[in-house]
Amino acid sequence: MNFMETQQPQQKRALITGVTGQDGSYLAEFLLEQGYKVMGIIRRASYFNTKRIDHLYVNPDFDAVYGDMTDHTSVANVIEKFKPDEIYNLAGMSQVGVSFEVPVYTMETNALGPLNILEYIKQHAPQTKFYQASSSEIFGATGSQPPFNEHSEMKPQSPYGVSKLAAFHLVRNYREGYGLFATTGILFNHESPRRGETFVTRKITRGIAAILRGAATELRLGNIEAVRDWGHSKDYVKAIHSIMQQPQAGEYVVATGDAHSVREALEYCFGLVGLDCQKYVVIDKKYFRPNEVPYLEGDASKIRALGWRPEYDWKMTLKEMLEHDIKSGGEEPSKYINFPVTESAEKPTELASVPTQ
Ligand code: NAP
Ligand code: G4F
Repeated sequence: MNFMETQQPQQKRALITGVTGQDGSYLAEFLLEQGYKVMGIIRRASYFNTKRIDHLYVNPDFDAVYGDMTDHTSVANVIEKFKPDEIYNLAGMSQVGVSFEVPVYTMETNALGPLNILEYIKQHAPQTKFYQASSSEIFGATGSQPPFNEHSEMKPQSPYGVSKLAAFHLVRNYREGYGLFATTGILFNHESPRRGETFVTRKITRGIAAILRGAATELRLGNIEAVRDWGHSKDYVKAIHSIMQQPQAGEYVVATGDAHSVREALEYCFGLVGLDCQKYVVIDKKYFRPNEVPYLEGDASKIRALGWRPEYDWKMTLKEMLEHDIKSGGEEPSKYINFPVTESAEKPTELASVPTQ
């Protein structure tokens, strides 16, 4: 924490947990552009896990220190020393499928982690604003009719969803019980070229890039009938910041309101490079989950009323990711993506239907 001496009067200070992740890295960039001092918490790994934020270290307003959401003292120490005006809690065990295999760790990181920050704020820094990264997974297999909003029924289907719903209620409790500015964004799926490589959109775009350069012959996936409301992380971090600047803390759905199946995403992406997904996609039971959330579509009317609008739609997002992954493999995207999907030389055919669980 060597930049504290250079702080300008009135300069806001933001602490981001999960700064090495997709959203953390874009949020850090956005807050630095807004003139903030930004401190990130990174966790120790046996490999370099800072590739999404390495470019930020040249900025004297950015720094990061080690900590872990399961080591509460480490997080409290950072808050005590840095004294943030705003804490963005983005750290999370974010893979829904993996949460079935590490349920206790998921609860410790995603529910007890934010609880400990809230307790610290309550006892030592009640003026500090707190943002919690919640998820559309809290709706789960809800009985409410889509699109889902802040008042829809919540019936999570995974340890991940349960952990995020526990945190959602804890944030509400601390807001209502202790008057803290503790606020929650209920974000639907959002992607980008920085998306983790095991999430389905990134698996698709990386898989296609590998097929194009001859490094793979197939793409193995699970339930391609699932429907998601995909936005872009760059748009969503702006929503996160806006939620934090409201006069009152609360709960806000962030979504595009446009939902599509994994099958449609596949057909669009393969179509972009003139390939027939039917020839490459293999349905593998290994990627099915014990419980699935079949349909997620959000109603973001509340945050739209505050002026937020997404700039990307699902096709723009997927195309940007595909171009990025082709380029990362050392190839020129325009060599492959040279026509709109509807003019594809090899028109995609329908994939065989997949058994539901
Ligand atoms: P991500 O790319 O997986 O990033 C998660 C971040 O949390 C990474 O920096 C990760 O560190 C860190 N982390 C994980 N466990 C930790 C621990 N025990 N202690 C400290 N840090 C830890 O996820 P994202 O897409 O940016 O999402 C950000 C947050 O929003 C997550 O909480 C996620 O659950 C939630 N969310 C995401 C979406 C979405 O569609 N992207 C939608 C709704 C909610 P490493 O880099 O070392 O792994
Ligand atoms: O890309 P996914 O793994 O994202 P999922 O489960 O919707 O969760 C993401 O969005 C949540 C917000 O709704 C976040 F809270 C969470 O942190 C994460 O960012 O899977 C999307 C869909 C699922 O229905 C899954 O079963 O794609 C299906 N799918 C089919 N084949 C697959 C695969 N998912 C993955 N990861 N890998 C597959 O091979």
